[in-house]
Amino acid sequence: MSRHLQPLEDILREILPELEEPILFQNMLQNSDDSYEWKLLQWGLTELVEKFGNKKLPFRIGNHNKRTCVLQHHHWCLSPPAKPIQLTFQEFIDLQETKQNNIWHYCDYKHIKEWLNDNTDIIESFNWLKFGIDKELGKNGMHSTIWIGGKGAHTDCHWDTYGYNLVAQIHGRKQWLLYPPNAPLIPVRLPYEESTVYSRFNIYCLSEEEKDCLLDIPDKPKLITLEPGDVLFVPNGWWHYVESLDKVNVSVNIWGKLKTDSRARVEEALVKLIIAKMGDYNQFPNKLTTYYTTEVECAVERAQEEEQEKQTETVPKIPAKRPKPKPETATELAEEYPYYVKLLPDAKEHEFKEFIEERRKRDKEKYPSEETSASGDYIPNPQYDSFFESLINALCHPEVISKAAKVLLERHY
Ligand SMILES: O=C(O)CCC(=O)C(=O)O
Repeated sequence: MSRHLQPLEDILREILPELEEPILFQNMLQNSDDSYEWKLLQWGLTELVEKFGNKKLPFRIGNHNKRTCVLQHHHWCLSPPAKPIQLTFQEFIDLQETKQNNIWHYCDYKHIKEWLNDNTDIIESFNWLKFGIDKELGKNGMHSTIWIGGKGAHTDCHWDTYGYNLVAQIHGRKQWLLYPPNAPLIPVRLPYEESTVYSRFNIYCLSEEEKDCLLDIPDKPKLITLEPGDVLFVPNGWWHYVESLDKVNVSVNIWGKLKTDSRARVEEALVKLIIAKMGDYNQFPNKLTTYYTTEVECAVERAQEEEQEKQTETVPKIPAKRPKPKPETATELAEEYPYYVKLLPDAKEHEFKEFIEERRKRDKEKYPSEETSASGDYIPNPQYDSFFESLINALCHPEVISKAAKVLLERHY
């Protein structure tokens, strides 16, 4: 028996949706004999290869030490670098071993339900119940997403509009850079990805201007390297940039539900309507305006219904004697369960500067053909987007959209 008392499922169910800062869970998935509780964590590469079998998965590819012409996620107008290739897990591993490999591969953000729904071994190899995730969502991996990447594979800086996030590192190490909500990282909705607000900064490969801007941001970032068995909790709205440090990297995550999700759904539907109707992006094949306005209308109705349900919930005449859950804050949780819960300290200045310098180096290792541009910056910097894209980004700015959703939801006319 472990001498350490784990935070109870019930406590985490109540507290995680309320926490406003990230925390790291350690030792939560280890048994008292140090073995892992999840099969997914027990498996080595050979077993993972066997479990994934012949299933081909799409991997995005990109170059190491190279600032891509546009942000990685800007893929609808990009040719080779962003076009995914189909690989089995074994083929992916083999590619990581090849000597001339200056390319990273990333099979990212894959819903298990969509890509591995017949793979019972993987689905049943983990669950999120001890983190207080609802049984229906967390009893196995069905409602999780999986991320498989090689060294240098990365996810550009962004925040997620729904839920709170629990991420478990399974194989290899990943570095996370986190900034609190409202840090001035310049939110953009182009390129468009449902539920993702990207930052203008290309952290993988920073330009000199971006480096200077980042160093001027008053908010202190958090910088953490996740190791297998670690579980990171990311509250809603926190910016994150994530990069794989090792040759083979696997992680899984789940988004826990929040009361604010129904409002976020209205906001997301509004963004989609604006981008689909103003732009001409082939992501939105449906040309009917009503198709997108109906989505907004349904989201508004659902949010209003949920709001009404909350208000008509029967309030017990005699207030329940249930004591407030203890602990209530991240600090209290970490103090009460120090073996399992760690607060993330702000990144030390020298650590952060080193992190930035590493990413500046990539920008310097440029290709001759990229060295000139009208701006004097050899990168076709997304800051020089067309006025039209700036206009869409302005209209879809989270503060503008939040105000529009509020007005719609309160509709007094
Ligand atoms: O692991 C990654 O590359 C990104 C993960 C992420 O963005 C998320 O879990 O929200």
